[in-house]
Amino acid sequence: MFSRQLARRVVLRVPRRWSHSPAGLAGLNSVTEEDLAHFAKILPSSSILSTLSPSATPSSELEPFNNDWMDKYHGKSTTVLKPRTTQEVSEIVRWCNQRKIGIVPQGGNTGLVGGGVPIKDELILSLANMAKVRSFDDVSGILVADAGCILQSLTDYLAPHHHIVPLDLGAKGSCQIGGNVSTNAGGLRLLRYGSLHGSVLGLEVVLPDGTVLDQLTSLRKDNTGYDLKQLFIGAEGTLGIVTGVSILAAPAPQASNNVMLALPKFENVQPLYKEVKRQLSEVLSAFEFIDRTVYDLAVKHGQGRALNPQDIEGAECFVLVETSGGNREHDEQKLNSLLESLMLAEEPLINTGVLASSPAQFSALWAIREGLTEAVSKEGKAYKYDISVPLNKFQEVVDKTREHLRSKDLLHENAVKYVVGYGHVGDGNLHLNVVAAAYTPEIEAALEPFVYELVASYKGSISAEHGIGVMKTHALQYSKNPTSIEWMKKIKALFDPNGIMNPGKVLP
Ligand code: FAD
Ligand code: 2HG
Ligand code: ZN
Repeated sequence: MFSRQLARRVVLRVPRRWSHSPAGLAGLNSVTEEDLAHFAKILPSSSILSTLSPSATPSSELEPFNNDWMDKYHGKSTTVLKPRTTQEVSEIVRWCNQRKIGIVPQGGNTGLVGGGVPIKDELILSLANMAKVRSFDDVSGILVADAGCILQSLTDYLAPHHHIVPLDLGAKGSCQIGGNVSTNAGGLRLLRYGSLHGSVLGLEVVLPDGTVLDQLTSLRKDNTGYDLKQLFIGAEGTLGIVTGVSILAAPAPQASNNVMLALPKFENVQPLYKEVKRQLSEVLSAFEFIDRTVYDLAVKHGQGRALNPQDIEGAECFVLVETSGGNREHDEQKLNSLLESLMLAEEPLINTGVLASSPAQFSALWAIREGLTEAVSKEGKAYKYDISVPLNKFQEVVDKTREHLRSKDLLHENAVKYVVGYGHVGDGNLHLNVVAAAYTPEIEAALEPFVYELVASYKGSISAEHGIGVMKTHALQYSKNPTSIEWMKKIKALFDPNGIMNPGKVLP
């Protein structure tokens, strides 16, 4: 049971206007055939996709660039450019700035807040053709790569050098390092390696006037005044286009193990986390939460290998624990004695635990966790709320949202099918997913601002790791005070006075 006195009521400042129409596109121009003729002087024809003459690319070829991963946000861009060098990016941006053409930088287009697709017909600048590793130093562990490198390909590149990227997420096969930096992606390794604000050492950025800002240092320490690169980490493409990234790779762990724990009730998650931290200490590398409903959806849609149904009967939720350490036997021993002590406790916090005993089992357990987003999207259209709230409120948020939808008569097969929660316990990050038959204004109106007000009542954040994009510009005030928003706007105006860089995103 949740203790009611902990659920403090906070008086909320009700936003004066609950508007969802994106600001920031006024005064911008559409791409014309004359612009295309200019781009053809910068780029080969293979780097230009445009429905305009003379390219006349079929619009179906632009669809993957105009529509987001969830099929929730739809742009109408006529033109996608795929430069191969920083110089080409710079020339395109300089032209767009003079002509006041809006630009949407696009990485792998796996973002979950609509930031990577146009709102109207802004030009899409895809980094897909900039995908080379520039250098790697296996002594310092510093990797310098083009922004368009796919995260998985960097992982593969580093493997023979016994290093890993300090970031991992379910979208690793498609997302790009430049997109990761621009969203300040969190993911599954944050508990161990911290945020990109710490591991990114330098960036190369094309500013909105076309200037190349070379901050691609490979230094661990550099206290020479303002750390400008930090501004672009998490800027979601609103301040410039990241073209190169210098990042501190981590030594590959000698041994990785994992265990899936089934819990009889959510209330056990917090004491379990304390106990796991106490026993595993330095080898603990992930502690991920999965509620029962979303676990069942993962099994239904074939993500990972299901646990034995008898073993997990009555389990209300699951936790995936990973260890990464320097000595396999030592780590296995720690995990085994953890499991033993949990199972033999007088009042056990868990029903059961499934310990991976082979690399294939290790991957199969992770596949359940990493496959949740896909399972949810196979089930229906997901409203995603990526929030930071105190750990002991995770379940309360899910339950209150479900009850709220029920009270609006929206909880049924033809409206909202499921309300589920999963996420990164160690980071206090819950992924509240409302799985609906379709995206409808009625469901959205029931969810917003309800969810944001709930988050604010816990003094949480409306975006823990996915960003603001176009989805939450109007809700920024729930997590940033007016002074902060004012200074964010001043910074935007300083870098991008014409407002061409990812217009309508992040700022209200
Ligand atoms: P895009 O989606 O293309 O773009 C995202 C934003 O960054 C946009 O605003 C875009 O304009 C901007 N951008 C992209 N590239 C550049 C650039 N080079 N310069 C300037 N701006 C740029 N996110 C997490 O944080 N943690 C997770 O665990 C996680 N798991 C996911 C699992 C799945 C299955 C999916 C589909 C998504 C997941 N995400 C997660 C969300 C998403 O993958 C991340 O936000 C990722 O970092 C986006 O990278 P991308 O290359 O796809 O960027
Ligand atoms: C994850 O942690 C991602 O799996 C995606 O951040 C979350 O699907 C989501 O809502
Ligand atoms: Zn996440």
